[in-house]
Amino acid sequence: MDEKNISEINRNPDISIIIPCLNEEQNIPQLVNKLDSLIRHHALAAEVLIVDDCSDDYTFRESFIMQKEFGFLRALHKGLPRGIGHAIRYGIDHSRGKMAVVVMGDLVDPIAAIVDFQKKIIEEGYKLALLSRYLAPEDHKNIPLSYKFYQWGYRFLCRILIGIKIKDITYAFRAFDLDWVRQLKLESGGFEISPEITLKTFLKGGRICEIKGRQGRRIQGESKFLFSREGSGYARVFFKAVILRARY
Ligand SMILES: Nc1nc2c(ncn2[C@@H]2O[C@H](COP(=O)(O)OP(=O)(O)O)[C@@H](O)[C@H]2O)c(=O)[nH]1
Ligand SMILES: [Mg+2]
Repeated sequence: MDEKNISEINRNPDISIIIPCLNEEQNIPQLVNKLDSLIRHHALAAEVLIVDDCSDDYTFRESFIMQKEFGFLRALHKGLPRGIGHAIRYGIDHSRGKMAVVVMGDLVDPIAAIVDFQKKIIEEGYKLALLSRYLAPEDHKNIPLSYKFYQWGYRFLCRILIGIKIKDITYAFRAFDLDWVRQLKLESGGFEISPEITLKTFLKGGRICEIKGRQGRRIQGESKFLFSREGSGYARVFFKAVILRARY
């Protein structure tokens, strides 16, 4: 791609890849390089937004410096309060694409699926495309038992009380139509942003599809997910959806 093409894509991309990051300085360079290979290989018209939440490490500095080398990269500094939900919403507000893909900053997501996501959202008109770890047994072998238990319970409750048959409601790696998601009035600040997007899209009649895939393991940095802190958010999103469902 020549210089002119790159600046045109930056103004008007198809895909906005949103990466919420808190203390991911060890992972950012490798992730950006992997996305660079994918974008070039498939000639994707993509921008990449790193949304930093006042990290205690050099996440923002790393991202800021890498902008010089990678024309598609935008390092965004979001103010407090912290939270992955706040960061994804901030990314949605600043995206210039037709669709967005949420990618974790810890290198666990199978990013090759971005190409399939593009087909589903832009060509086939789905509003939401989810990566599902529960379509094939080999894809959920490596999920820790406690996570599996909570995810199964959440899915079961959503199925019987809301009527949604999707297998992987809560995995954050997903793609959506940006105009669609902007009118959902998202409110989550934490990890419950993922089921909020899934349940609101379902209840408002947006088409959802699932693509089979497997999540990797974090090698560097630390997980920020704490069930004791995030559990109430998941419950709130669920109960709000049950109430919305009862009204229709
Ligand atoms: N901007 C921002 N990103 C966050 C926050 N909490 C987690 N993340 C990012 O969200 C992604 C997933 O978080 P992680 O801690 O790996 O959660 P886990 O995979 O459920 O253990 C990573 O890229 C984190 O850096 C936050 O408060 N703000
Ligand atoms: Mg993780």
